[in-house]
Amino acid sequence: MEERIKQLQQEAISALHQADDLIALQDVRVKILGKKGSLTEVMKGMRDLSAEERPAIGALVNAFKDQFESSFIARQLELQQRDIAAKLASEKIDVTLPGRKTASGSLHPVTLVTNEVVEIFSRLGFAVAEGPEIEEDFYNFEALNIPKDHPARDMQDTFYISDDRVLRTHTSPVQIRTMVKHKPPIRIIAPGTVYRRDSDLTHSPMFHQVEGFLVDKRVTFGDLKGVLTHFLNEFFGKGHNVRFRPSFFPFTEPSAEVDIECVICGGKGCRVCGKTGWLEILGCGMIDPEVFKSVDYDVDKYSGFAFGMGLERIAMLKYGVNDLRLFFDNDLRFLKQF
Ligand code: 2NL
Repeated sequence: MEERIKQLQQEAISALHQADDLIALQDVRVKILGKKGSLTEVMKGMRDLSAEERPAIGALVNAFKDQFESSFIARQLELQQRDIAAKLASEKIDVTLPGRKTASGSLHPVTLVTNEVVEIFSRLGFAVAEGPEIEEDFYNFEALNIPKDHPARDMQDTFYISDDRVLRTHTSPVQIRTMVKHKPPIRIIAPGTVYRRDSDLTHSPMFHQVEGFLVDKRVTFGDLKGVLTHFLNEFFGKGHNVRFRPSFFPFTEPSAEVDIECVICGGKGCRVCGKTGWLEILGCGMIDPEVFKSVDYDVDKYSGFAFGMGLERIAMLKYGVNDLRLFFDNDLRFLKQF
């Protein structure tokens, strides 16, 4: 009996050490101390012992039980700590590793010049206005003193949606809408997408324009010259001569075209300025009284000036881009440079 207990004890302790996870360890406990466990069997067998044998064997069994319990708890702790250590190691984050960079895009050159034009005029007190790209005949043509038989209305220039709806050919209708809604004084800048039936090396059917206008009492051509000269100095940098040439638009009288001394060659003459030394930048003029009449403004009380320019054109001059189509190809090798 004594031998058998000692052997069981050795087997039980070594089984505890061999158990490699908490479930296996629990199994060992059941095999030893469970209802049909080996130690339970031994204790049942003690009934058959004589009174002399019982105390010695009883002490042996108790010692077995005590050792098993404390060995069990020790092994359980060991396995638990091993599991926690493994979990900590696998979830470790190295906070000193460099982060992953997010790829960031850049703004389109036409957006960049639009923003810059808007900023320059904002500093002069102009507010930004926007309007629909599908426009009514009245706002796009009629109110701007462009009568039904005017060449600018020709099917070759305008995309018609229906008899009296067009894709706007300029952003002037935004300004007409503003005048219909608000009384002077008004200072507005209207950037936006416009459409014309024109497509070749230097024309795109969809392009961008910014127009501006100012209406108040006693506005003069001198105000127009001052504001536009200031704008050109801000946009292209100071030191380029500016000139105003007489011109014609149906919606302004008098009208002018504004040239700046070539920003590429400084006026000597090059391919960009066609050897003239001058670049045509914008059109402008004093708002025609006919336009004021169509928005119910008192022509004896108010006067104003207006101007318009192509944004692709000034982007080409500012960034030295020699082909209009680059703006619409969406080639990342081009766009990444801005
Ligand atoms: C150009 C010339 C111009 C205007 C636009 C305008 C608008 C109203 C009344 C009168 Cl509501 N005029 N706009 C005036 C003169 C010239 O644009 O070369 N654009 C690209």
